[in-house]
Amino acid sequence: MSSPLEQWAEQTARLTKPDHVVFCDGSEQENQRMIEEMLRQGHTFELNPKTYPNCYLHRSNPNDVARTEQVTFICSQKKEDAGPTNNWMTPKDAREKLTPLLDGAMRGRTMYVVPYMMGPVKSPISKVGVEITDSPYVVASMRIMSRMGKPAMERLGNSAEFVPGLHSLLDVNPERRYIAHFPDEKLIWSVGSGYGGNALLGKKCFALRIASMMAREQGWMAEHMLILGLESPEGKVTYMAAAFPSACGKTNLAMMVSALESQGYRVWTVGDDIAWMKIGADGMLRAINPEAGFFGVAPGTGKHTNPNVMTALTSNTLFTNVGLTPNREPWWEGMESEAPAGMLDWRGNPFDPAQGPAAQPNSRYTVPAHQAPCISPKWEDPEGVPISAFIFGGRRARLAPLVYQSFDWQHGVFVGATMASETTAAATGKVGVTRRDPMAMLPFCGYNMADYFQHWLDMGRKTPRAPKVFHVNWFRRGTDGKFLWPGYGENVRVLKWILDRVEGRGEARETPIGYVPTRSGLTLDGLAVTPAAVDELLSVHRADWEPELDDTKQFFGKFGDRLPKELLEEHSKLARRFADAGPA
Ligand code: OXD
Ligand code: MN
Repeated sequence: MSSPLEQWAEQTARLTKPDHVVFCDGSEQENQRMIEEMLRQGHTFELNPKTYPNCYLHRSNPNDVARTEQVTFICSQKKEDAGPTNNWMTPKDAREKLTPLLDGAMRGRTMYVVPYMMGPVKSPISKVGVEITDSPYVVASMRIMSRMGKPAMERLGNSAEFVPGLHSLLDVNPERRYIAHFPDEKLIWSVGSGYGGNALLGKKCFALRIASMMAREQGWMAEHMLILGLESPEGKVTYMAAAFPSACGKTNLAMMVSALESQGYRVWTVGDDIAWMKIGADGMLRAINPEAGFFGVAPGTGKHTNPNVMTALTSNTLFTNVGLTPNREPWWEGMESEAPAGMLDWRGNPFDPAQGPAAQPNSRYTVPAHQAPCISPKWEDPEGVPISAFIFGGRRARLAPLVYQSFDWQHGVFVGATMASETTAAATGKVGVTRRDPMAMLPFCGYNMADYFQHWLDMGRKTPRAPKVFHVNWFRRGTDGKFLWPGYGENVRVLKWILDRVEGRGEARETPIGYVPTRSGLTLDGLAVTPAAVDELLSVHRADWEPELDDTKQFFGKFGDRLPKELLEEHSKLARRFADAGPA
């Protein structure tokens, strides 16, 4: 009798008709074969073995450089179960559309069967997935991003407890690109793209969309959150998980070099993108990072913005769509070195700044997490780390103060549900277009977001020692349009206030939106920010919040009757607190 995995692999091979089938074990020898195949295919190049040992540059099809939300589907039986924020197809329609595309799709290719584990090997929170793919780049990337091969097979045995994900590049044609998630079967089908978020199925597809469905059914949480530990001068580490929409510096925050290191405050990285959390025996939410690597955006990453990752990615790293120097080293904008003469851009053409950047703006590095000097000694703790604070954030030019704390859990859920970021218009100093992105899960929640909000409310009730909830905004601008806060390593000052609040200290004043630090509540010594700028960073203007109240009301309206009444209640309470506070 063959195992459920073998049966699924056989059935998939009958459909996709590969020339060869390889069951991957995750070994070094196998990885070398994968790299040889990538080099042979001609889109992957070895980097300088002296300065970047075991590093490679992969160039993707220029039509395939980012996640494609418009062709990402939740295939539930009923449209209402996918909700107003997801694209929807019936499972039957999805199968009818994708089966003919997959029929014979792997002819002339090798079908790789990739068992992988999301989460530390011995953790009860971890789960097994199996990805079938025809891309050796995907196999090599999955080996960095997950615990691939042997540990997964040992956990799986002959059981059917794995999330299957079928991936084929097809002909990398945007017209035939679909990322489909089947909630009933906890199954993923992804075709037509080799890009990380679409093709490394353990990440966004499983660890967020499918896992969010499982988490709701089983009473835990799968969130788009970094996890960090803040060490205090006494050596105690307090763990925090934070959700930010894309392009808000999540990886940099997770890996920050603390500006208060001389005072004994240090940041340890547990994860930079995803948190799976279960209620522990101690009544706290215990979080694991389901991933084993960082899949970070290269441009803007440099010695000042993220020195830890810069140290990590000089070996065993797979770069995608960055520039290539004549010395065969990777290069991107924001690396804080001069663009060397004679460079090739991400497409492999001689670099000409007039034709665009050297590195594609969404170019990436894929690096093993353990290579980061800041990796937490607890990052693979099977129990997970206990989370004391949730931090939500967005890019707001005016509205949100540097940091505030919600009044309680329910208010915290409202703060997360109304999270938003302004589009790049904000970069010009104007208030940009606001995109609502609740809990930074808008593209990743695998079911109706109204039910997701309800799940959050329920988790707060069920968790005896639920995290305190905060909101931060590193991106507030002064009347001159310039950023008021220096960000990066200085953000530790905000984390320190959060830690103080968690421990029942931390000076704050009560405002209509929550508790905001007083100027003296923040540790600002040695920081070149004027008292007036700090006051502006900590101010709450009613005139800014009135349109925000209208906008959030409108956003909530999308969910109709399914929206938990608690969120409308919080909305009215916020409006009432502003009214009671009088003109400001
Ligand atoms: C990511 C994303 O790549 O959120 O992590 O888009
Ligand atoms: Mn992400």
